[in-house]
Amino acid sequence: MTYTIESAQNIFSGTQIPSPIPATIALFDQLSVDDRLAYLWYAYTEMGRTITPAAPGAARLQLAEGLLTQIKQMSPEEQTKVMRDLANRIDTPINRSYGFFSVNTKLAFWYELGELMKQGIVAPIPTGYQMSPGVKVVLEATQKLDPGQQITVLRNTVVDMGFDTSDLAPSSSRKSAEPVFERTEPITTNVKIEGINEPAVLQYVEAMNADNFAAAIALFTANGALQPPFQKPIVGHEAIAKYMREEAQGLNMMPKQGICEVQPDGSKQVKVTGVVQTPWFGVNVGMNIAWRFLIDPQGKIFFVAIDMLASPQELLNLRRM
Ligand code: 45D
Repeated sequence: MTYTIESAQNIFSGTQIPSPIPATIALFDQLSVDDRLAYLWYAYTEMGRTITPAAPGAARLQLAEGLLTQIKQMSPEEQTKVMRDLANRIDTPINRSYGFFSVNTKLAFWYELGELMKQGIVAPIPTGYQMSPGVKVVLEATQKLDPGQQITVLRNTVVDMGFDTSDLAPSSSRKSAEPVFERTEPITTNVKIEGINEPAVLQYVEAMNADNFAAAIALFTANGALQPPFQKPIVGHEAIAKYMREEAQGLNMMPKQGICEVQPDGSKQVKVTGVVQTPWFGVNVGMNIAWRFLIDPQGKIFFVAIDMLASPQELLNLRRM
């Protein structure tokens, strides 16, 4: 075999032009705690006017119910402290519980807190809070992003809150299954991608659009890897399946075009660009992305990276380097 995960990460290296998403998050990370919470409030409510996320559904909220009930019973001062602690990422019991939530449960938790803040049940942004120049800078940077990039910034800042539990043994209460997102759009079968007829790629998209993760996983080699945007590769069937159940449900993938290059060893490098919709925002927000596949000589997926595109023009960038 002439390729490794490291070498596969660098195929179509021209795709990896600097994204404004990490740059915006780096600005956010420099803010004080209260500024972070205020930024999220303004960014979220501002966006809510044009693009409203779908309510998370009872099954998902149930996973966060313990924490939400606890918070509802607190005094406004205590509630503010909980939110500051979450933004500060310190080690507290609540931050640990939050840290064990899946990405979508974290989003649902904050969605509900946002609703409770609007209803006056949970403390709003402290009265007398003055927006600092730093918050204005990050808000302006956010406004320049396209909607798909804006919701990615929101998502990633929310996911990073609480205590980082990645080095801790999973808590026993974590066993609960990940609730499903119900699909509102009919599933597109018979996927067509201009320039691509590689079966593994077409079948991958069909399987993912049907939430048929078993079928998607079966397309990978045993040591195959999937690299989500801004993350390290996830290696092996079991790890990829867990990731997909937690984070890839209900996605609507609409690949448009691609190129496929056969290598001397019979492997293929495939780059596809297109749009993905998340069940949180449905058809209202499209994310421009690229998939970079390395298909082994037997037609199995050895590696796929998913990249957020820096700009819509990158949809047409199918050059090699
Ligand atoms: O702090 O092929 C308040 C993979 C103020 C799989 C708030 C994929 C205080 C393989 C407003 C209350 C998954 C990798 C906070 C493809 C405060 C594959 C609340 C890609 C925090 C294609 C804030 C999938 C709230 C992709 C409620 C690219 C914020 C999926 C809510 C991308 C934010 C999905 C939400 C994205 C953001 C979803 C709901 C970016 C959702 C974003």
